[in-house]
Amino acid sequence: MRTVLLTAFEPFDQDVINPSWEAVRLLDGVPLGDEIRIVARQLPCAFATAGVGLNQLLLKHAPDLVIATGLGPGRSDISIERVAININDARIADNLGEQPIDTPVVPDGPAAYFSTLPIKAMVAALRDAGIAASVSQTAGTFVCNQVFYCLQHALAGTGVRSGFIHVPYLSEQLEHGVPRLASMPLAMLVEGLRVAVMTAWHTQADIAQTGGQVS
Ligand code: PCA
Repeated sequence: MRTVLLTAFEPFDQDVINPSWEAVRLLDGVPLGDEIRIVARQLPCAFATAGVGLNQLLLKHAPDLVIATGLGPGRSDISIERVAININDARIADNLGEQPIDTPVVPDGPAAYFSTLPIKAMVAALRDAGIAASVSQTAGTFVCNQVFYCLQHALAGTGVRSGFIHVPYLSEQLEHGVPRLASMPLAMLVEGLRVAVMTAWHTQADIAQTGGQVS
């Protein structure tokens, strides 16, 4: 059995749940075929502890593939991120009250890392499954981008592929008065992440096909 590590975040800002964790936790321990087993873990939404927590998970589980996920408030689909950048620029304070402005994720690190996942193939597979998806060209500059950058930095040159997915709000959250923003039902999100993992695992070379948003 090979291990796929999935991470997601605890709630942040005003939210009481984080859709990324609600979906990812349902995949913990799930075998995908005979080959892979998913290990799903939650990361804190704090600059001081998220990267450290991620590195501990990488050491502990020695995964063969890693996909980190987080909520992108207002995202209208499953957004497969293309690039992590070496900057923290927080619009709001994190869960430990820290709000870094224009600091590097890794001092003297490269400006950016690309995802090493087959991002276009993942978008195509999700769309084929009837699930809205697109390639996103920015993961923002908050804790998600920080974790994405730390992940790519840690695994650079190891041959272990990794990347990041932003997910929308859950439709179920709307009942609790969470914003009139785009959302997706939990069951669809879970299935989408399963398709994304399977596609990432089985696709070595990405396809050359448009996968960006229409606008
Ligand atoms: N989303 C935030 C951080 C945690 C999360 O789920 C982000 O996009 O940076």
